[in-house]
Amino acid sequence: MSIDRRSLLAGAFLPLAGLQPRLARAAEQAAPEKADYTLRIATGLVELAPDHIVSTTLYNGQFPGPLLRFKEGQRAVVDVYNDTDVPELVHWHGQMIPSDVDGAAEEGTPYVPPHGMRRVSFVPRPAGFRFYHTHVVAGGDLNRGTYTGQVGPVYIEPNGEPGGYDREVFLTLKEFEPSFSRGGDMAMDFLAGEPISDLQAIGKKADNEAKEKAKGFEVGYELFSINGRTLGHGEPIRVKQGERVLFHVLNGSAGEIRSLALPGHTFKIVAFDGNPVPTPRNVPVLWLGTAERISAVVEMNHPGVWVLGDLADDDRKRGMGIVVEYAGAKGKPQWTKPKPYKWDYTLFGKPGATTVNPDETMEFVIVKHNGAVNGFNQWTLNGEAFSMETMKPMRKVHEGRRYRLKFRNASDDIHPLHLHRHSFELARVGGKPTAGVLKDVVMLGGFQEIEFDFVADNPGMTLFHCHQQLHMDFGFMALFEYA
Ligand SMILES: [Cu+2]
Repeated sequence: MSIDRRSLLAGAFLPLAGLQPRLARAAEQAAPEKADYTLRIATGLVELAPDHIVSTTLYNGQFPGPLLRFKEGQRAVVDVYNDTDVPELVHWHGQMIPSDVDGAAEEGTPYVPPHGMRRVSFVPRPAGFRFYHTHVVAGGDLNRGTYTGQVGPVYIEPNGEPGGYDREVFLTLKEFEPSFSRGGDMAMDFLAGEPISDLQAIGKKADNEAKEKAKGFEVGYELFSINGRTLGHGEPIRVKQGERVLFHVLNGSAGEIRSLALPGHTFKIVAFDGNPVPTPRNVPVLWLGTAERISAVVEMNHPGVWVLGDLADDDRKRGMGIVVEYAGAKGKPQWTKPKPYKWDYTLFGKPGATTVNPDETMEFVIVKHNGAVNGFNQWTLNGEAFSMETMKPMRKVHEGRRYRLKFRNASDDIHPLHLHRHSFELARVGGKPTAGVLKDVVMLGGFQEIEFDFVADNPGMTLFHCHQQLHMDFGFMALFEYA
């Protein structure tokens, strides 16, 4: 079904009453003719391997969704068609765009109605590696939200392209065939920093108060993939000796933490979440929380056929890897496990620098309530679980002010914290002060604290949440409202 601009303006196909002015405004901003890109949301098949074909919701019938390239500051128009029976939302993760196109219902973005369409128009910014994904609540439905295949990479080209590499390769890491389980086997001990005893005490108290002492559901997966193929079933990355390959790696998971290593090679990290780091460094392993991105250059100086894969043996054997093959090299792809490596964001900051003093600090204590909602864990920030019914903003912010958010994690889980429509600057991680690292998602370790700053420079409703779908759907969200 297609609808033209006039019918949009006339208010046809409105998903919900009361959203007409916003929808009309989005349509007015759009060029009347052809969109730069069209995304079609529909059920389709992903051939992860010849004997592993999965059915899920996709963008344009493919996984990952098409790589969308935008030019920084040059208005773009995207037509989103929803061929499914349920309302959908496309979130433009990591971009500083208005609330009505950002793609979060909590911020007031209208849904793309079932079997309808919505044209969105925005000025892409900032430059760098971003992505797009669905932003609907999944709750207990593993056929919805980021459990599906609705993920795709975005690259916003800067005005001047930085050099230092010969070729770019985009990698989207993603799990398929989710199911509920009790207890997980996620890596927990790789983050720098030590647990804080008073946070452990708060966590223990909450465990003791839990109505149901058993821990709530977790989500596990059958199949793992890079760029929609299990290890050994896609085209290898073919390289030449001496080539410098810039990898843009996206963790497109609904809730998993991922790692990557390439035996005999190091990664020179040049950007986190698309933002250049002040101190690029060589590391043996990449760690990415849900929705995090890393851009890293690998100098191909160790000929052979290698597995670029996840450190978790089980996940790698179920597909989380891709073969890197040097020209002229033959044989079975080789894997060797790297030595343990502590992941420390502060190594990439400005040496010896601290952040500017904020105008205001907001502190939040994160608590897990075991099995509190129908067998699911509930999450609270300062005692409050976000309500999808009231969608009440938690705090007011004033334009132009610099806010420090301090999160204290009284749970053993790692949380990939995400702020919409703004970047933030890391101020303190794992007890270490830092400056200059700009991100939009950051992992907070179990029983640890983190501090980061954002400047309220993009008026409009702004959503904060844990990027673990299971956590955000069960309370771990907050809205910031501009005064
Ligand atoms: Cu979380």
